[in-house]
Amino acid sequence: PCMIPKDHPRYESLMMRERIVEGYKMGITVLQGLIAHGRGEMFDYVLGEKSHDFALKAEKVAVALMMLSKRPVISVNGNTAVLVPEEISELSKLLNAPLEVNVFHFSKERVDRIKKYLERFGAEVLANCDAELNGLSHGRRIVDRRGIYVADTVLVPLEDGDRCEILKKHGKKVIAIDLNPLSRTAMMADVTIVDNIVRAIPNMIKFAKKLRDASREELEEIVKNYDNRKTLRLALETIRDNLTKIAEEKLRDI
Ligand code: PTJ
Repeated sequence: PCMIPKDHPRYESLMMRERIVEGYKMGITVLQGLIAHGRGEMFDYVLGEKSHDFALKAEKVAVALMMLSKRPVISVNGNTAVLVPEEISELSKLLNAPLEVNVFHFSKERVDRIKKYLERFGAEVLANCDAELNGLSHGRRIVDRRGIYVADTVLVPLEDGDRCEILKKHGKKVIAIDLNPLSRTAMMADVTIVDNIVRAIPNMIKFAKKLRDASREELEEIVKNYDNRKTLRLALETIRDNLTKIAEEKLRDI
């Protein structure tokens, strides 16, 4: 139903909006997800809408960490489900990490809708809602006994803040995908991928394929000495430098 011409200079970005809007009509994304997407768009814009070296590095470390983990799980919310359903299912299979539907705005009906939607792409999707994480009062406390509840590493795209802290308190390693390097989640995660999820997941698929036959030692070497604070600093410096460049160069030409 979307009438965006392919040659539109903002085609990719507008198509993402369409997906989120369609997701809302299907009862998968929530209205708040539209607002969250807008914030993400803004950070992507000032980052130059590309996967920078600091993001690629974090993506590689994230994949190695998932491969080293005993029970890795990929958490999926409404926005993630409509933006990258196929890709996240492929990554799930490559990493042997089940998907688990875990949403901030909880209803059992919505969780089941997201599960059904994702299952069309062939991954294992946990959504039993039969366990609770202590310390959280909102919907995200409700988890699956076989998934996040017992996971040692959780990949949490487009996170909302305090859950990261609780997951860490429960002794889990947290990998976040968040375009906002200033968010609480970004600051608190063990590995923060400051990249758009539509680029991050395909990049992670590539790394997962490359590292498929890597030894434990090789994987440990990738994870060792990773410094998340450095990633966040580079992301902020990249935004600063981009804005300086735009102020100096682009404005001269208009
Ligand atoms: O589906 P639910 O019920 O779990 O609700 C999902 C939302 C996204 C509404 C909920 O998790 C939420 O309120 O999130 P926040 O606090 O708005 O945080 C979302 C973060 O994701 C923000 O920091 C955005 O910058 C970032 N973000 C948005 N779109 C993208 C993104 N990061 C990467 N890629 C994106 N496409």
